[in-house]
Amino acid sequence: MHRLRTTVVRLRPITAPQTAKSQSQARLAAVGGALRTFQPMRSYTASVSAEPFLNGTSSNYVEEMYYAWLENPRSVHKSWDIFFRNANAGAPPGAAYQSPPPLGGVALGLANAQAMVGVQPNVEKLVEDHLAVQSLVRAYQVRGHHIAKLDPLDISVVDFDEAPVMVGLKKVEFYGLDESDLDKVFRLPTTTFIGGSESTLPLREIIQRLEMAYCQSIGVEFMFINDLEQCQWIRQKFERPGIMQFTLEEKRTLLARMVRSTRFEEFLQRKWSSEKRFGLEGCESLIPALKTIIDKSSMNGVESIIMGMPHRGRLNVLANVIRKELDQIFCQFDSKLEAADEGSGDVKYHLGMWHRRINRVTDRNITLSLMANPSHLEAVDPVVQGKTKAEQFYCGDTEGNRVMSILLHGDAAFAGQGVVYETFHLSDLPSYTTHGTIHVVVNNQIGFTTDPRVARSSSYPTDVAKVVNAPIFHVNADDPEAVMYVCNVAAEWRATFHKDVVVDLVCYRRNGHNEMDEPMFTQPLMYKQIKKQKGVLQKYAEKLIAEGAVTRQEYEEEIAKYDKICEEAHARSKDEKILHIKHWLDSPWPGFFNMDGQPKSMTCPSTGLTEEELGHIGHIASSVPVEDFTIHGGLSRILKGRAAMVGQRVCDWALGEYMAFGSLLKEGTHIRLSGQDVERGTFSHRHHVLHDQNVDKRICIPMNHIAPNQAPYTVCNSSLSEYGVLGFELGFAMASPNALVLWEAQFGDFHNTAQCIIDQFICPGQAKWVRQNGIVLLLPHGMEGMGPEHSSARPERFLQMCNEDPDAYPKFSAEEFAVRQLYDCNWIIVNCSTPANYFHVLRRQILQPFRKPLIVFTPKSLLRHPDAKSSFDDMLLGTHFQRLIPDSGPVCEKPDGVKRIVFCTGKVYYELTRERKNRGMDNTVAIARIEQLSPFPFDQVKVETDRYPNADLVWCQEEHKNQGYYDYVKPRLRTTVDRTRPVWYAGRGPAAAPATGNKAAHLVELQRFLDTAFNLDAFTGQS
Ligand SMILES: Cc1ncc(C[n+]2csc(CCOP(=O)(O)OP(=O)(O)O)c2C)c(N)n1
Ligand SMILES: [Mg+2]
Repeated sequence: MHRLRTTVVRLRPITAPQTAKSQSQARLAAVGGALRTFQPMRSYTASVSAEPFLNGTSSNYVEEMYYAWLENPRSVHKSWDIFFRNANAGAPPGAAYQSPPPLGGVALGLANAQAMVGVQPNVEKLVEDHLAVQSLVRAYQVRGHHIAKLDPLDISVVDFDEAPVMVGLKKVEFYGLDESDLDKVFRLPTTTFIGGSESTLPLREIIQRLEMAYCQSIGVEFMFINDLEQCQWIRQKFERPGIMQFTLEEKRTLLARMVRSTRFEEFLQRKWSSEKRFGLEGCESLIPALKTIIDKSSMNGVESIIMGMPHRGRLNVLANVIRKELDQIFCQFDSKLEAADEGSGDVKYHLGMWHRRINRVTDRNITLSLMANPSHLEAVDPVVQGKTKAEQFYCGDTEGNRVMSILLHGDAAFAGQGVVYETFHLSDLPSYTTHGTIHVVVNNQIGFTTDPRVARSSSYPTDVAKVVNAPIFHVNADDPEAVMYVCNVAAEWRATFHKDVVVDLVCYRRNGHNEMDEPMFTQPLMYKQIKKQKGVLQKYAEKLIAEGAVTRQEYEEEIAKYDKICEEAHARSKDEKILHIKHWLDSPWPGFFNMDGQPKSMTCPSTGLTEEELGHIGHIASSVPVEDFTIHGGLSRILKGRAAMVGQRVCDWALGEYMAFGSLLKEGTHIRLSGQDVERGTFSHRHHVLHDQNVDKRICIPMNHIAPNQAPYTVCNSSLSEYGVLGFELGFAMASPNALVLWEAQFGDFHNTAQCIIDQFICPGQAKWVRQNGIVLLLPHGMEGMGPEHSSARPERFLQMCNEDPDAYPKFSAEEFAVRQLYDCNWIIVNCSTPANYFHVLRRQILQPFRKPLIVFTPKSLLRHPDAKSSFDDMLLGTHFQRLIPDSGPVCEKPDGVKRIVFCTGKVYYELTRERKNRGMDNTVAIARIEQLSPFPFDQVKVETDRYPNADLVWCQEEHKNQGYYDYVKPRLRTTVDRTRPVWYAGRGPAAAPATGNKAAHLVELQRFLDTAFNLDAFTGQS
């Protein structure tokens, strides 16, 4: 009621025609996005809220009428015209309304005119009827998709029974209308475009047009979007009469694409009937769908598209969308061909691809890449996004106008996999957005053998997209023209709003999950229906032939032409002698390797810096390089502390990292550090982003003030996701070898929610897809009495997945030993005990001539440990990363007198040295730190074991015995000494949890294993 009063009270007392223009501008602005606002120029003298027909629910309608009247008094019914004129003239309550003269004209019969006009009480009915029509329009917009003909099988797996949709000619009573109203003319609200150029339509026509817009082969879900402009945009695209019309040329192209898509699968089926290929049969319109999106996006200026997709139809997409040579695809079916490349390779329906070509429709260059992916459904989603972001970043495409991503999904996986949600949540974050992704769901209404009703709780598999207000276009995949239409709209949406959008291709799966599977075991009725189903190509061809768009002969020629192409490629594929996985690269790095794809050298220069460079970066790290910027007092103290360290030529952990980052940036390497709270650092040690204490959101990143021509530094706090964000950073790192991309876990313990990215991409990526990647994982690790979930980054798991043979001493020359080991390994694992070594390993990651993932177990308490500091001397030119740090204390003087060498890694070193000192054993026990665990520094360990011939060998770790490094290190130590000496263990006993939750127990355990480590008789008598 309040709103109505306000509306009416604010009606302006001026004559309509004079103000129509200005009002219509105001109205357009309102429709254009902002809130609808009324600007009262003068209030009514008379209260019109007392009008009998005005009530709360009619306020919308009155507004509509009022605006329309202001624009054009003739556009509203005469009764409204008189009412508004009288109201404007200040008529008292109840007097503004006057019974209007009957309407003339041919369009309306007398009966109708009377029905609309009537006497005063009928005006109330008139308002209500108009409101009813508005509700009806809205019902179609909100829920028309429930009754759209989306399912080609018509078995309707989406169950809306509990909420029937009240629309249609027969249900007007629900809105207080009756059959006699069907031929009455109603003014259309501004929230619909079904009228085209008409502003009024008979109800019957309104319903028919809404049925056409919302209840045919396309179901549009968009009314949850809380942006008026976006909703209006979508309404226009689907409601305007005559929108779904295609030229002859477009129809013929569509048919040709359907021919390719269909005949490709048929060809594979004929030639390799017993091979799994996860064919597209039942969703052949996926191919024209993707091609339409690509054509339209290319037209809108996109030059590069990065795609991720699961198994279903992948070979077809490679052949007919990416345009991989058919013979190369066909040879993948020949199991006898040997692979030419190193690595174990992957099955054919996982391989990636990169291809630049001219888009025939737009005549513009376009690069398409399909990312290689594992079986793990949806895991590739964030990786695609990261790679897309990187490509946008490197070409300065800040709005995503040139580079974009397309993600394909299966219905079951899209609904079921949590990483989909994590990826959606990256879509609008400043450092992660790719400015809109087009999602295409192959919704065959089944996941392997499982029906949707037991596979998801949401009505549609696409509901997850609603979290980011992405519009969802459901479409019957057996209607190729409707598919093409929604794909065009999806591409336009992305180009207009730079936001995600979903195309849900409702289809079926003609065969079992793969070609070998029997679907009748589990879905007998569905498959009976499927067997009756005519193929979509046949249906579409018949439609076009009937329309006269093509002749049967032309259609058959098109088929024969493509079959011939396949046959010829098949013949060529038989000449192939060898398989080249490298021809299936999704992310080539031009210029990084030599012509044979090998590193340009096999050496790594010194990773040290000059004294001046260290001093300069140290200065930046301890200052605020912008004017009038007030930092927090506590931070000032931290920066002063840094300045003092620089004065003393020493670094702590944070400063060591600063030196590495700052120098690489200066040398032109882009650095991106991402993860939860990385800007400050979980342990409040880093402070790479300074916040002005007086100006909201004003920040300063000193790392971007190192040198005038430096590369940019990106440091970004991420969403609270590991799977999604690590996948994203991995994708970012794929785009270029000339960037240091780091992901930091809040605590290393949490990395396991991203296990799939580690297990399926980072660890075996190069072996499967001949693709190197230099991503760095920073995993805070260490037993500090913080309980079972804040202690362990699970080093045992990373170490277990190293490809090195523990029982074979590598046969490399001394000079090449380190680099060859690095080149052969699948990833590098380090646990640095000094800031200088951390500094070197980060720089080596870029200065070495190839790329390997680097896993760094990083410290917590060592960040502030007074002994865990490094001198500038250890970081000067000529210095290197130390794979092993030998004992440089008193033991060196009389190595023969040393009774024990304790090998260890990481923080426990400081506990060991303290204990040794306390026990006065500096001459008898040597402590060696293995800083690079993998590849294992066999050569340097051998130097140590040879140096102390009378010492027994102990591996000491703070982790539990079944965890940490023991199982990994022990066989390697034994191999190093040729099994001549046993390797003893000092550490915590085996346990199920990584750490105790009890601080006192933690300390007792610590003391117990330190006792063992320094008890020279601890292992006497054992074998
Ligand atoms: C993360 C993950 N879990 C389970 C599987 C095993 N699997 C392979 S395909 C499939 C069904 C997928 O259904 P859907 O996403 O609808 O795709 P469709 O095969 O129907 O195209 C399952 C469960 C997998 N590949 N990945
Ligand atoms: Mg499915």
